[in-house]
Formats: sequence, structure tokens, C-alpha cells
Amino acid sequence: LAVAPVTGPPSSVDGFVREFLNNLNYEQGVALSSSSPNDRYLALAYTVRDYLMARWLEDQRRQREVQAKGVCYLSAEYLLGRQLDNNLLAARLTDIATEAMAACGIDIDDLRQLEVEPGLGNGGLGRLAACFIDSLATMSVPSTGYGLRYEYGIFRQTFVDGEQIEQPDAWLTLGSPWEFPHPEAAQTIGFGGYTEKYDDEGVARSRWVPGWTVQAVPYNYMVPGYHNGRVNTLRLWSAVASSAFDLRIFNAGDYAEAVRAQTFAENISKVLYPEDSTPQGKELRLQQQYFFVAASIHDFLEHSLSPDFDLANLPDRVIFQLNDTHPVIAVPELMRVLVDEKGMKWDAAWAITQQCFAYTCHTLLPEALEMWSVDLLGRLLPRHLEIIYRINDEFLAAVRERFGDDEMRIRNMSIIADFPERSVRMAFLATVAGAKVNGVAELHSQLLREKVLPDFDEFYPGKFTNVTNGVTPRRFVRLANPGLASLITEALGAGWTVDLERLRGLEAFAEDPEFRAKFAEVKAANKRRLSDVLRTRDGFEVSDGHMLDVMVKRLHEYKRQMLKVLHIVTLYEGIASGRVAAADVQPRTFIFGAKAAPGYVMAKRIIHLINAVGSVVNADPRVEGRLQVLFPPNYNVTLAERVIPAADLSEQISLAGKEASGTGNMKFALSGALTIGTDDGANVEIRQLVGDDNFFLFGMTEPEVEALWAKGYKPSDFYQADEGLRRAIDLIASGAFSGGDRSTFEPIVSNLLYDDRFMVLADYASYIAAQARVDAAYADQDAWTRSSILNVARSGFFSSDRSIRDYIDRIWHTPPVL
Ligand code: 26Y
Repeated sequence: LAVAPVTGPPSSVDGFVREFLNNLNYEQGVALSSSSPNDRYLALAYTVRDYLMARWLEDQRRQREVQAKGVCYLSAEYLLGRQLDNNLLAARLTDIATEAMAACGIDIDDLRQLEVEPGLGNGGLGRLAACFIDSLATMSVPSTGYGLRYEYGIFRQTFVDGEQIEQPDAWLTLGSPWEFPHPEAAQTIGFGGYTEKYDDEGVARSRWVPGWTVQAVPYNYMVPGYHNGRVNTLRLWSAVASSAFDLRIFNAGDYAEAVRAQTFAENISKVLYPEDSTPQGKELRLQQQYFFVAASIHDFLEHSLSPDFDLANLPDRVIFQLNDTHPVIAVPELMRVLVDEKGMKWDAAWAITQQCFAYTCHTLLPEALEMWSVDLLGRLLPRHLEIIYRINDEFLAAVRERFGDDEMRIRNMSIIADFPERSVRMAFLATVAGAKVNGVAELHSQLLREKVLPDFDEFYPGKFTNVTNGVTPRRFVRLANPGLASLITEALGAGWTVDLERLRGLEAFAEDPEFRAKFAEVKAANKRRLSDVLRTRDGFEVSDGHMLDVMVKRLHEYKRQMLKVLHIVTLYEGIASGRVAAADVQPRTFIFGAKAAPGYVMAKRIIHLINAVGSVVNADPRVEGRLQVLFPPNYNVTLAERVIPAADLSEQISLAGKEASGTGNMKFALSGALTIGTDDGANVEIRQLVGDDNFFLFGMTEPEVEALWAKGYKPSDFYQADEGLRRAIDLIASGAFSGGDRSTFEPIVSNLLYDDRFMVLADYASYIAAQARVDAAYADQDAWTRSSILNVARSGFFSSDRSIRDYIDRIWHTPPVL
């Protein structure tokens, strides 16, 4: 029997109980009475899985049979979050499972808490990939997500004396019920070695003779669509040594040496790189990148195409979407397969390749564009380097033809950079190879064309486009904010979860006092839920009646957590100095969540400072509890799902021109938080949609930033000119937050005063003024709630379903297969 019969969701609680007990007995080997919480969690997960299985098998069969064009999303990161709730929701099993567990004397909530989320990503880019595969499944688009199955995901963050300590994230220890290993479908991936020319019946050809190989073993994950009976696949690769340990050496007693090769190979998928911006030239990272894209391309060609498929038609069957530069080594790999392995002519192969790739850029920081040294590439992937050189030669010849021998321009456009080290600019390679190149918000796409890749935009008219990011309403509204979800359904009826523009219908309700009261009650309940979580998780007490002012995102200087710190210190200094009565301060709780890259010293110092300011402010009786700073460690998707629905104010305060898009900003707006933000990334579009009255704009615009740099930026001038700023910085410098020790935070202070690359001081006054507007607005609770409802009503555009529709229309041309 090739395909299991399609069964619908179980109609009875009894049926679910039976399946659950079966799984407990036959998979876990325990009786209900003797089962541990983890046994129960696993058995529940297996039961949910079983109900999705028939659909999954059916969709796998159909994807092979229909031969429609599909998307292979290539991403080094997927920040999935917990799976249980999402899969229950997609399969319409939430109520049945809850009752079934209750019938067994189990509180399903207790089991939910046991799941360790797969943290296989750093931040926005990885979470975006997770939202996109959810939307692709929900919209019935044939697609596969490809990536890496890191044995250790993003590090677990703890604080010791306020400083970040990283711990390995052993997410697989207690079992991983959502994955299906397929060792029989392993791919052999080569590395190193040399290339050689040979004569193939009169035709001169090249081939690669790798020096060593690794096995890539796929693990499949279900990606269920929401209420549409679809289940797509996420396929993550794990590295296994091609030959196990050396028995001869082992028997001779040198155990470490016997497993050396094995350890070396298996290191490839051992751990996620926690850097999320600067591409440090890590050999292992290049190995990871090549490992997963080579395995994915071969997997697609072998398993998705019929044996007699004519590869000339490949663009009719697949688009490989490159999620940033991390998978760009796929370009020379496809060329190598087509030319060296399939015997295709170079020009034909290049024409195909150029139609099969598209590239999404997620940054504007020039230092964040990946470059690989020619030396390293030549050692690790010698044939790929040759192919890149040829692509570059032909590309530059075409540029010469078009623009003449403009050597400056040629040097600026070359895929190979000569300084400071001969290296390959992966973003340029992706731009030359991609059918389309997109940025992730309107402003970002515009700056990408005008500032980062202007020569390419001129050379390739029509290649550049925009797809503004989005977030999945399933996880971030339905699951994370059930109170709001019910209220919306009550007001608008069902259907909005897959058609988020319908939220517009809430605009009318914003004028209804009764609806406003209900909406405010949902927000209050979300705050209580958050408060419960923070109490059990971290021992924090969230005070009643406070505005929740939230800044959660990776710690980066460009995101400007320091600006938020200066605001808090300013408020505190006013009270501590006696100039402001505590009673006159709007009660606020400031919540931070942020991980810093382990090697990013300044970012870690800022984390230390936030914790230090929190300790002092929270403990000072003069504050009368009206200001509170909470920094729960280890911010992740699970915590985000509690924090975001509870927030009143969303902090999106990057220096204009630095944040490509942001996606947290969208999640907050959809949860009814008002944004205080700069004109940056997707903030621009959020403000346009929700309206100026419902958004607190501050700071310089991107052209103003440019102008200030051009004129010569001296941060100390701003320090001298602004008394409030001076007092805040002086208080930090005085050691007030470091037990009198002036040296602890001195590097932060001097960085602000004498360098300040992200113009914190230049935007300080404007930020403080905007915060005063926030206070004034919050004083009128009913008006605030109205704005909050309008934020929800007008943010439907930010569904990742809309992003995916844009990708389909502008880039992929892969219609849904219904
Ligand atoms: C290769 C390594 C150094 C690296 C690893 C991770 C480089 C970058 C990253 C991650 C980047 C990232 O998360 N970028 C964010 O992508 C989001 C989704 O498009 C944007 O919303 C956000 O503005 C951008 O910073």
C-alpha cells in the first residue's frame, strides 16, 4: 500500500484517547499510571503527528505526480518555535486533545511547557523563514524548506552578575517527536581535493576529485497548512561521517585518534553560529553552507524530477530562493552539476541557472555582506572557485561591452574583490545569478538599489524588486493572543486568519465603547498571563497598572538599545535628583529581551548596563515602584509569544537606514501595541498604514542621517548642548550603576561621546520628546485603546500570506496547486 487512506480529524475524544494510550504503551513503553510528563508529552506529539500523517503522505505523492513548479526555500536558519500548539491548531485538534488529556487526568498546559523549542536560527531572518513555510503550506504552494539540523541551536542565555553567559542549547536531549530521519536518502557531499581536465571523446572537460566526503542525512518535519489539509515538508540535513571510526586504530588503543575523522565530519551540523551580522571568516560556516545546499540541490534533482526529465526545462519546475547570502554557494554547485555531471554546455547551463535562483537581501550594513577568501574557497571547493571565476569573467566582459573600459566601475562590480584580501562577494554573485533580487521593506529595497548595488541596478533593469516582510497570523495572533483572536472572530466572523486584510472591519468597532472595553480587558488579561510567566520563569513581579514598554530583538548597536537606556536613566535621574516627583511619573515597566553575539564585546557590555540600571532603579525607594526594568534572560520565540500580546508600547528605534525591515514591529502592531519608532525599515509602512495619530515617530530620516555625516557628526556637541542628556550620561559615567566603579561602563560612555556610529546622541532629544507624547497619550486610556484597535485593524498587510503572494507574483510564478 503506497498511500495511507486519508482520514479526517478524529471526531471523538474517545478516539484521541485511544491513540494517545497506544502511543504511550507502544512507542514509549509505559503505562499511563507510571508515565513521566515527558512520556506523556511525546505520546501526545505522536498522536497529533499520526492525524497529520495521511495528509502528509498524500501531499508528498501529489507533489511528485502533479509536476507543478515549486519553491525550494534555501535557508541556513529556521527559528520555528514550539511545534505542538501550532500543529494542533492546523489540524483542528486543539479542543479534542485538551479534552482527551483531561479525560486521562492530564492538564495539556503542563505538557505544552515541556517542549523545548527548536532554536535553529538567530533572529529575524530565521523567524521569517519559519513564517514563510507556514504561509506556503497554508496557501497550498508546492514547496520544500531546506536547511540544517543543528544539534545545538542558538545558545541559552543566562545572566551572572548582570553579564551574559552562554550555555549550549541541547534541544534534542529529551527526544524530538516532530522529526523523521531518512538515513537511506543520505547524500554524499565532497570537500577539498583538486580539479582536473580530461578528454571526453574529443571534448575537453573538467571535473572535481574531492579529498574527503561527508554524508548528509535528511530529517523531515511536517509543515501543516492551516485548516486546508495540506502538509508540506521542511527538510533539514545532519552530517554523519562517511566511514565510522577506524577499527584498527581503536583496537590499538588510541580511542581519540580512532574517532577523529568522525568527529571532524559531524562537527558540520553541530552548532548554529550565533553571529547574526558580521561574517567572520569561519571555515566551518562555509562547510555548513555548502553541505546543506549541495545536499538540497541533489535531493531535489533526484527525488522531485522523473528520471527522464529534460534539465533544459528545470526553470519550469523549480525556483531556489536564496535567504540572504548564506546559501549562495548553491549557484556554482548547480552549474557544476549541470556542466560537469550532466554534460551540459556552459552557456545552456548558465541560462538555466539564472532562471532557477532568486536572492533576498536582509541587510544594509556593508560589513554584513558575506565575503569568502579565494584562498579558503580554493582549498575547500576548488571546482566551485573555477566556476565563480568564469562567471565573473563573462559578467565583466558584458559590463565592458555595455559601459566601456570604465575600470573603476569594473572593479566596483567584480564578484572578486582584491582588497583587503582576494575574496568572493557573495551578494554580487547572487545578484548576477538571480532572476530577481529583493529587499525586505520598501525603504530597504530602495536603498539597496540606490546605495548598495547601484551599478547592478543600472546594468540589470527590472531585476530589483521589493517584497515587504510579513509574519504568520496563526502563531502570532491565533496562538499567542487567543483572547484577541476570539474577540476578532466575535466581531468579524471566522476567516480572517487566512485573509488578514479583513481586520479592516475592526475600524468601525474602534468607535464602539463596549468593544473598546472588551479589547482593553483582553490586553489586561494578556498582561496577567505575561506576569504569571515571568513570575515562574524568572521570579519577577510585574506591577499592576503599569504601561508595558517593550524592546525585544537581538542586541546590536544599530538597533540602539542604548537610546532606550538613556531614556530610562533620564527618568530615573529626574526622580533621584529630586527635580521630579515620583508621583508625577507615568508608571512604566520596561521589558528587554536580547541576546548578544558571544564575540560582540560592546553588545555584551550594553546587556550588562541594562541589568545594572535595572538593579538600581528597581531597588531605589525614591522611585516608589513607578519605574521598573525587567530583562528576562534567553528571549526566544516561546517568550515572544507571551511578551508581545501584553505590550502597550513597541520600541522600534534603529538609526534610519540601518534596519532592513524588522518583523517584531509587525507582531506588536498586530497585537495592538503602539509603536514609537524611527522612519526605518518596515516602520515606514506601518506608520503609513496605521496613520500618524496612532504612531509615535521621532528621529532623523535617512537623508538627514546622510547629511549629518557629510557635514561632520560630533556627538560631544549634542552632549554639551542638552542638559538632560548630559545628566544621564554623567550618571552612568559616575559609576552610579556599577557600585561607584567608573571603569565598568566607561567604554560605553566614550563610545557614545567620541564615536557613536549609530547617532544615539543626535536622536536623543527627539526620542525624549516623543516619549513625553507617549505619556500624554497613555493618560487617556480610552483614546489609547482606540488607537490600539486601529493598529490591529490596519496591520493586515503584514501577514506573511501577503508576502508570499508578492513573491509568487513578482518572483516565483508558482501558483497554488489546489
Ligand atoms: C552569516 C552570518 C554572519 C549571518 C547570520 C545571520 C548574517 C546575518 C544573519 C541574520 C540576519 C537577520 O536576521 N537579518 C534580519 O532579517 C529580518 C528578516 O528580513 C529583517 O526584518 C531584519 O531587519 C534583519 O536585520
